[in-house]
Amino acid sequence: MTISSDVATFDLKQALAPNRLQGLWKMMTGFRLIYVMATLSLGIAAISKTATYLLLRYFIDKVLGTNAPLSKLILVGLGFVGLALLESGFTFLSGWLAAKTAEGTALRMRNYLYDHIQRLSFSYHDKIQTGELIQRATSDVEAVRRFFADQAIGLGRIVVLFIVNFIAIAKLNWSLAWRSVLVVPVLVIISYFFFGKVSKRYQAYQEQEARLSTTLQENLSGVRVVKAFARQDFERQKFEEDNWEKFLRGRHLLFMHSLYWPSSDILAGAQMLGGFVLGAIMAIRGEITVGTYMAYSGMVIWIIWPMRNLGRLIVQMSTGLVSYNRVAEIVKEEREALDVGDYQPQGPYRGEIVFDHVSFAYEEGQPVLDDISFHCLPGQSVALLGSTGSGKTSLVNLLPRFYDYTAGSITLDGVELKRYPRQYLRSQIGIVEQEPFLFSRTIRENIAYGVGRRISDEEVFAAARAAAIHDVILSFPDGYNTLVGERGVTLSGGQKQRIAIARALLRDPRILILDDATSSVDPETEGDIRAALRRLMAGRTTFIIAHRIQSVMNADQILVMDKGRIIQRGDHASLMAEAGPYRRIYEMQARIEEELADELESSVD
Ligand code: TTP
Ligand code: MG
Repeated sequence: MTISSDVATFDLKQALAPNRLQGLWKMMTGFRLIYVMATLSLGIAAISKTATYLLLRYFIDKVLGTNAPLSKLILVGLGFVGLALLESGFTFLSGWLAAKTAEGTALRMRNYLYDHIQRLSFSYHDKIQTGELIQRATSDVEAVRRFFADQAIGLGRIVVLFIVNFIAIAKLNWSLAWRSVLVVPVLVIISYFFFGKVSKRYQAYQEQEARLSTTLQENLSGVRVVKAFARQDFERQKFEEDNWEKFLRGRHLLFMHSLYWPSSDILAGAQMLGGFVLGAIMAIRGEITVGTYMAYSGMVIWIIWPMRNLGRLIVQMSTGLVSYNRVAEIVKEEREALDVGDYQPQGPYRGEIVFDHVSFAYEEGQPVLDDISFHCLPGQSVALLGSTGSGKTSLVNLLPRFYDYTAGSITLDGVELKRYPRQYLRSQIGIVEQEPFLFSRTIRENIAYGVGRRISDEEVFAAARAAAIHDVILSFPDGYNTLVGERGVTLSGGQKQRIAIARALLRDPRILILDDATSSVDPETEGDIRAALRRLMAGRTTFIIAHRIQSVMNADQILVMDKGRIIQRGDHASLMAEAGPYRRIYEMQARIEEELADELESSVD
């Protein structure tokens, strides 16, 4: 298809405009010609219809009742057939072209949004709700699609029909013509009035729908918690309240619609009736011919009757415009620049990292990291130990530039981190997140995720072995092709963590970050992983976050953190040599283990 190439290149940002109609017009880039052709087809169809009535007039006045030869009758008959074909053909064409525009634009929009949303910053995703994003990428795009497919073209149809038929009637009889459209300004004013009202209501409706899908989405992701805390009733009630609110808003919207319908119908009906009567009187008085009257009564319908739809269309178009705004709000958000940086590194980095008086806050005024300084040589391992909430995850999140530090400086190989393109940094950092996420794909795909080149089975196996998960995977019925998640196996927390470790190792990163990566793994397996890692990580910089002393004691450098600060540093031996938090933690953990061992022994006796 021709569309796909535009999809890749068209930047929706170009379609941002303060005026929504203008924005929608820009959004049609690449389809405008088609859309203009759709409008032209519409015009041709309308002219054919009007011509049919004029032919009817000719037939009644000039053919009927005269001794016209058969050939003339046939000719007129053919004329009717030809005009009907022309009209239906071009009506079809205009619908088809409009649909092509609408589908193409919507396809492009959805693709763009999906891509765009993934490129927004971490802080944006922290703020925005998933349901809201889903709503905008689906329901709002759909509203814009309908705008192009039905509404804009529908409005065009009304206007074209009006112009063509009005001109035709005016040519026949001017005084009849202007009396036939007296009601039109009133209809337009009423429609415009409703347009304003409904636009707001629709916005409110869409917002509520987004709230509802957020509620639904959260409940589904958190269904275990809901069940565990037996909160079904509470959650159901919350959903029902949101749903009820949506119902109310939807009802209000419909109420506005239903107010409009009868008033526009009565106006349009009265206008047509008046026209029929007036025309009939004129025909009886002989001011117009019977043929003219017949043609008129056909054409006046096509001026007035479609006008009833004007209000509905304007109302629906307003929904398209509101949705355009909602989509534009996302498009406006700045993307996280991935490949921008004024430093263009050559080849892989060595991995020397220096933190110099670094401070960081997710939100202004609430510092999470405070005056952090340390120096990590290439290939060294740094362990972070500290109470929960002390800022360990936040510290390592600065390295791939998930967030940018607010004060101080971090350098990698002597160059300020902010000068590196994010893409480059991330391509060489392997990170095992505190709560690893696996996709609903096969285990192999999960491990090979994001490597960016073809991976041999051997490489996948080696990574899995190092993460002490290879044998477990082989024990699954489909081995590495086992699906993870809803349609496949449910993995334990420790298994998930080990697959995430394999995934990070396979990237062959210069810097490896293990954020509590073995918290759900039993000590024995953890020992295996540690041993494998020590072999693999030789010459690479490693950050290890853990709560168990055994996990951190072999690190070259141990940083003990509390409330966003480093309160103690050194290696295991030096930290044990001084009285301080580290030794306290060590002794506490040793005591707990002793007590456990004692209890085990006594229970065996
Ligand atoms: P973390 O850096 O997540 O603390 P931690 O990793 O040391 O804790 P744990 O051992 O439990 O994993 O959080 C430090 C503070 O930053 C905490 O008050 C929560 C806050 N925070 C945010 O506001 N946004 C975030 O995205 C994260 C990760 C933390
Ligand atoms: Mg953490």
